[in-house]
Amino acid sequence: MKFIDEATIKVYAGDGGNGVATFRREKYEPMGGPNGGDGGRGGSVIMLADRNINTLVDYRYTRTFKAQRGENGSGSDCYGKGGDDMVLRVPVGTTISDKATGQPMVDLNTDGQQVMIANGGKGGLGNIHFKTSTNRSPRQCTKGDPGEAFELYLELKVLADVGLLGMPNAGKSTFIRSVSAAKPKVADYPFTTLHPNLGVVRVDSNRSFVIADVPGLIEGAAEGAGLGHQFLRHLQRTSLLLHLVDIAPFDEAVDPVQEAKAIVNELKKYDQELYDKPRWLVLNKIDMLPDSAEKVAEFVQAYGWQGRVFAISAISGIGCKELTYAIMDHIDQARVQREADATVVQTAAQPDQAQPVQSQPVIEQ
Ligand SMILES: Nc1nc2c(ncn2[C@@H]2O[C@H](COP(=O)(O)OP(=O)(O)OP(=O)(O)O)[C@@H](O)[C@H]2O)c(=O)[nH]1
Ligand SMILES: [Mg+2]
Repeated sequence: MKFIDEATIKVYAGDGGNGVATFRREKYEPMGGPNGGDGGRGGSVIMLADRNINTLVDYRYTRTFKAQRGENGSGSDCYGKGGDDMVLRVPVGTTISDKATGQPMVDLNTDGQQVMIANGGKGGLGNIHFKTSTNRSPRQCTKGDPGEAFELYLELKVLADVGLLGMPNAGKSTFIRSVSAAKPKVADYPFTTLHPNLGVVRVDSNRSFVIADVPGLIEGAAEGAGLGHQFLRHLQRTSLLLHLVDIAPFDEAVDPVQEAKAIVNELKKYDQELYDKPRWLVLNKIDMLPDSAEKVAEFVQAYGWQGRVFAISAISGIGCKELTYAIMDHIDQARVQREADATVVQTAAQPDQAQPVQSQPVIEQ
């Protein structure tokens, strides 16, 4: 199935049904009072995150969604039936924003999470509501309110703990195949991977993380070279980036240091926040180098890299286990940190219930 990660759709909630003005007319009661019922409520549009859906492809072709209108009221005090809600299922990880203002509306990041995005209009009032002591036969009734309508921008950002960044052919898909059960296509030509693939890496029975393999990035991606850089959105939710570099390029004219720098530059152009995320250098294909330790040291020196560095062979598995354990530790720490941050936010939001100073969590900057 085609992988689509953005779509623009129009949603219309149903209008409320109209109230009516009718009067009771029966055999011995020719002048009965008002009995016009209210209109029914219009159906609303609801967005629901469903883990069985992986792409926004359904919203590429059908772009307009209308919930049902409420029925009009009728005589004999009959209220109109409410319109059915329309439920739109989207993949978990979809963010929704108002296309007109660019304002984010909701981030559906858990399975089963749902939100009413456009509210159905209220039904109009029938003439029974307008009866007073001085006006016993009101002819007023009101129309139903219009339902809300929005043009929405849907963007899918996959949920993963770790993202892979690198040139085409760096070995990203080979790595994810070697450490997880995911089996993305691997081939010796660039841009084999055209859309993100997720793999679950299980380091022991109850510790695991999700890794995202994305297409290769090349210099000039911001200007549209290669597959462009829009797919980098799938790295935005991760807490760690692995920058995979082919340290033994087939073509001798290729300088891996220059290429690595170019990619990081593209990352920065796409999103400063992504650039600031923790990033580790992973030098791949060391099986091709008899003097790999030396080459790795040379690379790190020439690149001027200060952070963590790993040397692996994705194809033979050398160094992969150590790398996955290090990632797991990092992710565990990141989770603890997130929980601590959440506690601080909560404490700050409730100044009246401030905790004694010594029991507040310590946050490292
Ligand atoms: N010798 C060797 N070859 C590798 C290694 N890892 C990947 N390769 C080869 O490199 C080529 C590209 O691998 P992929 O995993 O498809 O690379 P990719 O980064 O996913 O590439 P794109 O999807 O095009 O961005 C394939 O021919 C792999 O067999 C490795 O550790 N050693
Ligand atoms: Mg690939």
